[in-house]
Amino acid sequence: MSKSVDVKQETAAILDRLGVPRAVWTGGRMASFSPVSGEEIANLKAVTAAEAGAAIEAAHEAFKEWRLVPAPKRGELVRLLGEELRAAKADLGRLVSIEAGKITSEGQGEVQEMIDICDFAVGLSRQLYGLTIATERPGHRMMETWHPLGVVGIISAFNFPVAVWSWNAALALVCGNAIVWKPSEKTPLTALASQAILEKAIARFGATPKNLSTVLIGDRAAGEALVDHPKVALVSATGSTRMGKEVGPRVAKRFARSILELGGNNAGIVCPSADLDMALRAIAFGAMGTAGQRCTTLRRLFVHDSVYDQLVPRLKKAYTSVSVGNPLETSALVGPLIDKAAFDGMQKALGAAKAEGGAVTGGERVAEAGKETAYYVKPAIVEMPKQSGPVLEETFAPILYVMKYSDFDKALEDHNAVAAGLSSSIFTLNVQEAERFLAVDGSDCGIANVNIGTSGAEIGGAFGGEKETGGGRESGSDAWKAYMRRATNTVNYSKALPLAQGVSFDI
Ligand code: UN1
Repeated sequence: MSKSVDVKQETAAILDRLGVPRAVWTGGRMASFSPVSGEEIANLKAVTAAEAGAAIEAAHEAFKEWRLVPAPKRGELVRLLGEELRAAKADLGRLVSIEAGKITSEGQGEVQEMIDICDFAVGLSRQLYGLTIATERPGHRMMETWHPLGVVGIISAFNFPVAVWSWNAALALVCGNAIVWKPSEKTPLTALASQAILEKAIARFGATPKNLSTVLIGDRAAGEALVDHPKVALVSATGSTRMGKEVGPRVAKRFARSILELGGNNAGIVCPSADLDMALRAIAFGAMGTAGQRCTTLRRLFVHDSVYDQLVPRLKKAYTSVSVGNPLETSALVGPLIDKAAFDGMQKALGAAKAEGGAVTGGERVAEAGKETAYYVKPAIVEMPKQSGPVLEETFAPILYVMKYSDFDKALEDHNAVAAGLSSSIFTLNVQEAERFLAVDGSDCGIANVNIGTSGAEIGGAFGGEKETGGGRESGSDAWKAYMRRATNTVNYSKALPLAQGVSFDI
């Protein structure tokens, strides 16, 4: 028998332990809820637009000092952040489970993702290098230097309430920038906790400028301040395509930069030679993990007709038997949806799928005793006659649309025939199919995998996607370049002044 957890009490205990002052999350007018129980767990005070503006100005002052600190020293701060996160992992991971509804291993895994990016960023702090480039002029040297950029605004979503911040924060800090974070209104507490953890690292580091990192708890006005303020040099926004369609043009209008990481409608192709046991596990995690609420969640599956009858019944069995339940009290694999709107959106999509001829397994609400305002559902698997209606859109819930294919080229065409382009997978042991999927005319996504699922990317690679996913790249590889400005420097150490392109201009 599992013991019953008092969510509110546990939230308070964790926030106390992590050093988040009670005054910040009690007595305000912005209510915050736990999807685990549906109950209100905090009341926060929202910043006004004027307060947000002042915070950005203060961050800009911090940037002016921080950019002068040598990058490897800045790395030391991020190293300390990694240490503090290791120490706080159990608490912060638990708070992620409370606030976002993740199962225990995924809550802990999210904090591990933060630790991993800190490690990456520490190494990076000694590798922010540019090229030296051959020049056509004698006695000259041409090189590039990467300089800090300014204030980096971070807008994050509820589903990865802390890891996405850390991808941006760790990189931005080693790159010499100040950060201002507007977390999702659905997950303010994990943001306050992360800030408190960073403040511990800042205190240990010592000579850090004030206001190097700020959290703006608030609604739309706080986000708009980041988007429109002339002193925010880069806005890194994660969320819906609808949000990105507003943010992108507004940031561009003032010629600032944006990194957009928006919706995904990720698909997998299961080929005749696929290892079906492996595919089954990858599909199950990709489609049902995090209750279908990852931007990388597997949402569409194309299965070759020669293996369809072997794979799909097993998948349906996995959907029927998967454990759904309270992530704080049970070892269920599927936790709650974030709120009622997510549940309603799921039911609407399932209705639309049925109208298109889809055969639905699962999707019904799972009652949790005494938790009427929590939304637990059985993940849904829908066999579709073809890719149409809701299959073409991202519904942020655990729905997997399965379609049969016979022609690989047609499957690839359908795979790419959606608006988003984040993540993709192929399951095959045939090198021609695998390579074709990764080739120029293969998957059009920012992430294309072979024999692993669409979700659960490591931090070492650049993360992001094409088309309506927004085109931004965060996390590993050379994503850091978006957080810095590049100067091309040409130095003349000769006694002459030859002009490039053979131009003469003798005065
Ligand atoms: C997101 O859902 O916004 O690849 C990020 C993954 C995670 C990150 C997901 N590492 O699923």
